[in-house]
Amino acid sequence: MSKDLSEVIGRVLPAPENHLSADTLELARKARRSFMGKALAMGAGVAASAKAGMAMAAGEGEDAILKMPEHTGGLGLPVAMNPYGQPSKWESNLQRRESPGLTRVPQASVSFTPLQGLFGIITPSGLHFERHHQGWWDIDPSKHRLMINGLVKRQRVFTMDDLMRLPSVSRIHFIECGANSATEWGNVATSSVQYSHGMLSCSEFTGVLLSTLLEMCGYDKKNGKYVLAEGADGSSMTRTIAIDQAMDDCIVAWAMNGEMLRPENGYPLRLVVPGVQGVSWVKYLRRIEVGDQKYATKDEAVHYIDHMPDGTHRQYTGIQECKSVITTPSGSQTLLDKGFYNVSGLAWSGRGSIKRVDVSVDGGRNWRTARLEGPILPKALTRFNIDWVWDGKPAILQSRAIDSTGYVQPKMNQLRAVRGTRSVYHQNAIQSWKVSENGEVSNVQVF
Ligand SMILES: Nc1nc2c(c(=O)[nH]1)N[C@H]1C(S)=C(S)[C@@H](COP(=O)(O)O)O[C@H]1N2
Ligand SMILES: [Mo]
Repeated sequence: MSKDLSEVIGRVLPAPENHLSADTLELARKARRSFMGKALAMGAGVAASAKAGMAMAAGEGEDAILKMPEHTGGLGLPVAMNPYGQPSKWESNLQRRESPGLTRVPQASVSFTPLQGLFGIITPSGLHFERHHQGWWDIDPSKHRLMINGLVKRQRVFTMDDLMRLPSVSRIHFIECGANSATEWGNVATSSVQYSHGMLSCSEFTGVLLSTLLEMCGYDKKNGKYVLAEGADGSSMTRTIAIDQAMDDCIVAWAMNGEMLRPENGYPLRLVVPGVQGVSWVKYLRRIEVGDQKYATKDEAVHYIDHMPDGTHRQYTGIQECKSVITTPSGSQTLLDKGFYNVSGLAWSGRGSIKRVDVSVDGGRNWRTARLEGPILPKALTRFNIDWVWDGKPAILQSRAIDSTGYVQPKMNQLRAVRGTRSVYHQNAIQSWKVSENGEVSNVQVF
């Protein structure tokens, strides 16, 4: 940045459901209106209005710094008042949320991760999205068992203690529901990135590699072509996984982000299938069977299939292709004034790591390469950032990711040319956010 940031800095007003209480939101809007009024009265251009903004901020700032607030003089709260720490009360609007009316019952539903309010690549466990087909359970780990059977020399039943004695790995991976961004197959149904892309989270998972367990049980290397993973909830969640994938990087995980899994996310045991759609990450994992053919269970023969333009149904398309999205500024947020913004977002690929992310502010006519923030890990979210000075004119923000295989995230019309419009799953097109003159950001489709 060659510009003096102090002269051009702008502020993003978070989406209403994001950070702020209704009161704070109304205050911020009022401040913005009076600021815009002042800037207008001065007949100001970009620099002048930015200066007016800074002058006002400096006035406020002096007061806040010179008048000693109560908390500089009093005694603070004692330790261990919250034996398990909680976010600040000021952040209480940052929540995972259900999209109203999406499903008939809340036991077979989704709550979305508020991507617009998160930083870096790790999703806090309490904000990890939830997808249940038949409700969730808080299963007693002392009663939980994992069976390995089928084409193995030694069938085995493991307790949690048995599993947790084995050599473990800890790896950071994204999980994305195959139906993430499904609404965008239609014509812009969702207001914010939480609902358009929020069936996406990224965590550090700890557990034993599935390959370790399969080797221990002496799986049939000649005839064992697939494994079946089965969950212990009422959804009869069963998924086929090819043996190569099972032997590669799948984890039978008990921990997420340094602690035991949360019940909503499969406590005490879940399968982690890096790069593959969420449905294969079977929660409450109770059984792995080795077989010689695909199992064609309900959740892979009938559900989770792609409706192709020629009327056929594509099955077993589990890998989540390269995708990205700008999380700030994004739908439902408001830019409070012109000036400098750090445009920030996430990119990921089920086939490897992120090589490059390009960002456009003019609906895809011109592209600039964004900065990738480390760590850049395979099959994990990667954070990108890019400098942008908003001139106050309408703009369309897009990001386009390229992965280590050279695959380039498609435009919506490119994706539709191959996939048609009847699909639900695997929508990975470039997402567009429109910034209007009044600073409001909304979801638009650009073809
Ligand atoms: N046992 C079981 N496993 C399950 C599911 C389920 O309903 N039951 N839902 C699947 C789907 S569709 C997804 S997207 C992921 C969601 O994982 P999360 O709830 O931890 O986000 O879990 C998968 N594993
Ligand atoms: Mo899913």
